[in-house]
Amino acid sequence: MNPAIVMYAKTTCPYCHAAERLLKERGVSRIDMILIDEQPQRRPEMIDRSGGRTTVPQIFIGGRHVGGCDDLYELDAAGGLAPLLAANTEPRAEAEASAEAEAKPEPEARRRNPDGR
Ligand SMILES: N[C@@H](CCC(=O)N[C@@H](CS)C(=O)NCC(=O)O)C(=O)O
Repeated sequence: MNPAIVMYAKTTCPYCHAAERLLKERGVSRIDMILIDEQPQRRPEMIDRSGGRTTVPQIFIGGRHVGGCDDLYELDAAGGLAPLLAANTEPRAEAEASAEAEAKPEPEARRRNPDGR
């Protein structure tokens, strides 16, 4: 089965990291990363699937070519990313999301003594 989100990327590419960060901020927990610096044999496949684009990242959501990092941010700003993700990815479990939001404060007894003792 094809994963819902595929990103052709390079390990050291800042645009790829920015795109990954935005997707994670929007609740994506799984991205199938194809690192073309480690697997250069997959670069022609990326170019073919993205209609001739040669830069990374190239992002696909649910099989649809979204484009590069700028395209992803533009789609998000236009309000188009959330519905596309909702239609193509499993939302994170409610429990997982609320557990993150309510990080428990450290118990009083375990806090460092302000005198350093
Ligand atoms: N505007 C593009 C810029 C992407 C870009 O310039 N990526 C660089 C890597 S950080 C690239 O692919 N350079 C050519 C190459 O590495 O072959 C985007 O938003 O995705």
